[in-house]
Amino acid sequence: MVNNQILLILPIVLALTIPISTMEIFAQIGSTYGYGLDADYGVSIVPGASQQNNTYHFYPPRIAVPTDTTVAWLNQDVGQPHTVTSGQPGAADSGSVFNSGIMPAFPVRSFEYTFSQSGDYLYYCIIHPWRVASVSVNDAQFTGESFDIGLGSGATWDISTNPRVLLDITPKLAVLDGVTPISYKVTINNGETNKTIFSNIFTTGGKSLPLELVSGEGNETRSYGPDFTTTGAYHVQSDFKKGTYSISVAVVAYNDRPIERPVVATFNLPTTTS
Ligand SMILES: [Cu+2]
Repeated sequence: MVNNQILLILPIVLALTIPISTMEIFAQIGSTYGYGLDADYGVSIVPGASQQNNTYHFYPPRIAVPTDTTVAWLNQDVGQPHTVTSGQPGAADSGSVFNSGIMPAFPVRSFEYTFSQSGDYLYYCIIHPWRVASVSVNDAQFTGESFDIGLGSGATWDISTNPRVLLDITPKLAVLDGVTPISYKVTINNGETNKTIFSNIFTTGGKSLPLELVSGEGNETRSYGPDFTTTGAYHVQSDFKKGTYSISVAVVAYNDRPIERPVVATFNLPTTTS
């Protein structure tokens, strides 16, 4: 009885969510489904993906992540089976890197893959092969005394090629046990004007902080996430431009106790538009 009600309600929730913006659906993967996944990043197989005229099959269609990122694809297209298959339709090596097989038509089935090798990975759905999506994997890293930061952007962020890039912020001085809450303060300054465009505190459950920079229209910088209720990437959307951004990170609380003198690491991320 309860299950039937959920199945009836889900399409209505999705239908109400779509017009707000695709971004909102993505941000609400967790809150809509209360779905706990142990991945770093969520890609949605969007409602309507089975239809050829749908703008997206996978959203976001192109991401750039550091090596060792685990991506989870969620089938949010209620009632439709899909696949997540590496390569291009018809290519001989199609499916040789990863292949989910048929993801059943029930709401929210997921497939995960960890990208341990740098490179550009195309993928598609065998059932609906008209939208090829991609994951760019980069092994560039900022290495400091207190933090290692994986740069999905590479050393320079080309905003035109990759409008969204994932950073993975790993503290060296805190124990990552997968449980104990760690709060990170992230501040982004525009290197040209020296103005702070963003400052916020993000908390993970004993994990590094996957934080995606999203180049978007509009003057207001905003953040959203995480992708899976309590785990997964957070996102910062801003009108990022060609120049340099200075990014400062610090662990400001551990196990919900504030750290008195947090160690701050700062690095520059140059940006370009091709
Ligand atoms: Cu499909």
